[in-house]
Amino acid sequence: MEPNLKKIAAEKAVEWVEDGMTIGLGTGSTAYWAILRIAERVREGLTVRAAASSIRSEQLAREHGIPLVSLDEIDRFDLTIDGADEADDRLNLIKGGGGALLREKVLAASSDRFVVIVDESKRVRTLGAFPLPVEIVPFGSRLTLNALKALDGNPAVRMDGDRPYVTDNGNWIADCRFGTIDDPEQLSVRLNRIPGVVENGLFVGMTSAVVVGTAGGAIVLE
Ligand code: ABF
Repeated sequence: MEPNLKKIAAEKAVEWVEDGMTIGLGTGSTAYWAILRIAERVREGLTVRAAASSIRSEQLAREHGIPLVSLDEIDRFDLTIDGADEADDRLNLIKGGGGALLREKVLAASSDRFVVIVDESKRVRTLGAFPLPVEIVPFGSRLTLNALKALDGNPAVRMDGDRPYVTDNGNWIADCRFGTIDDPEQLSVRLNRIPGVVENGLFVGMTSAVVVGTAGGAIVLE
């Protein structure tokens, strides 16, 4: 049977969870395995408190008995574990394929350690093959999309059936195809200068470690 590379990466990262920690829970099918492993350790006696980066991760954590607290009670996370759509050799990321990039970036930015868990398919030399998710406010979206076009972003509003996908924050996602992104920091700054842009899926200089699940075990990149 094929090894579950996402589970291998997730369970390695969860080894770094210690008693008394405040943990940020990510979103996606890789973060799913981290949430399940944390819940298993909680059942074995681990004492942690956690907050999630999406409603669906919050529901999963609650169903499996991880003690959850409101973000209003948290000043810092000791450790946040989350997935990614792409990770380059400098540990810069594209995230947001799951539509949760804004909440994910809020948690990552307030974490002493931000650990990203991926299978090998997410590792790239340069970011950009995966369309860059950009969260935009619905108000004036045509104007915001024009501004993204002016940056050669080729934006497409992510759809949920015949209506725009709506994020947990009531916003829309514009999936942008910039091609190879040679300077993710500069692009991130340019994107966030657009008034209708709330946040973008480039995570630059935020990652403490990337754990890659491989058939031979977990590889830690720092
Ligand atoms: C989430 O993890 C998103 O930022 C990203 O799109 C997703 C990757 O999903 P998966 O782990 O299912 O490949 O944090």
